[in-house]
Amino acid sequence: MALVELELKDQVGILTINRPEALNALNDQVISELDKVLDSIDVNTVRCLIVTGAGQKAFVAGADIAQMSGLTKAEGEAFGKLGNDVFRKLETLPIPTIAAVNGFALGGGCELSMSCDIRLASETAVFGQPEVGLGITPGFGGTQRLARLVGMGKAKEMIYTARNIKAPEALACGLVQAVYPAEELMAEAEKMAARIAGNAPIAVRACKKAINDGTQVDMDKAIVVEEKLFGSCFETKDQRSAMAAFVEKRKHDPFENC
Ligand code: DAK
Repeated sequence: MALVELELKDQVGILTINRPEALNALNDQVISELDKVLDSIDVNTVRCLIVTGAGQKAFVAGADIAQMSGLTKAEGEAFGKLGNDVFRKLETLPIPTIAAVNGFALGGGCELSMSCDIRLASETAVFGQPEVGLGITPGFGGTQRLARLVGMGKAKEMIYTARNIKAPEALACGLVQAVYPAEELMAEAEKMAARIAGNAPIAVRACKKAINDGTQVDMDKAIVVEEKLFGSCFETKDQRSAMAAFVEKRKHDPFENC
């Protein structure tokens, strides 16, 4: 049985971390499979990816504590690099990604959700970075991504205290974009993914790149990043046909990704 599964529904991919007996905890096998599954995604046909966890209880309850407990310093660094490389691959995947957080998202699980573009949560979701209670720092980008998403004060409060927060607080601090009853979460995630998939794929991908790359540099450089990506859209058939449809006051044809 695969520990990471990928299902395709029309132009939407659904990636499931499938280790429910351990609340989908990330051991090295899960992380390696995640790496391979991400590599297997054809970003020219899949237009949006949903990431979720198997079972009713957890998105991902963190890195595998049993496996981590005996690591040496060198092994700890290697494990951190393995996770960081894969999470960065997810973060920079050219297509939009949505984390459908269906339960515990702790430690590496919270970090996995933060490597996605958008987070939707069930009412049962719980977020946190409990690492300092285990004698370690967050190791898969938590100190960096949480501060960028919720601000430095809130991130430091959560990380220093190791306090878990429930879905309403995650919504209030901007960690998640919406909260739904558990039984509605996947349908809502799929609805959002389908809506994204219906937009011009090259433009959507350019928006992701512009936001991700532009926010890493100062504003003078950032607007140049945007200008170049904006310009590149004018080489596409989708831009020409959508604008022609607007001018001719008719509905545009489905986008062709070219
Ligand atoms: N690792 C391994 N197994 C886990 C796990 C985890 N993170 N979380 C849960 N499990 C397993 C439990 O051991 C249990 O297994 P069995 O005893 O049935 O064999 C099963 O999942 C069900 O869990 P519980 O029986 O505990 O379920 P409860 O409903 O009672 O509690 C819980 C749910 C989520 C509150 C609890 O399981 C819990 O506190 N889990 C640990 C949460 C946690 O602390 N997560 C953060 C892990 S630390 C780094 C790289 C990475 C990281 C850091 C540094 N570098 C190399 C620098 C990342 C660190 C983390 O993610």
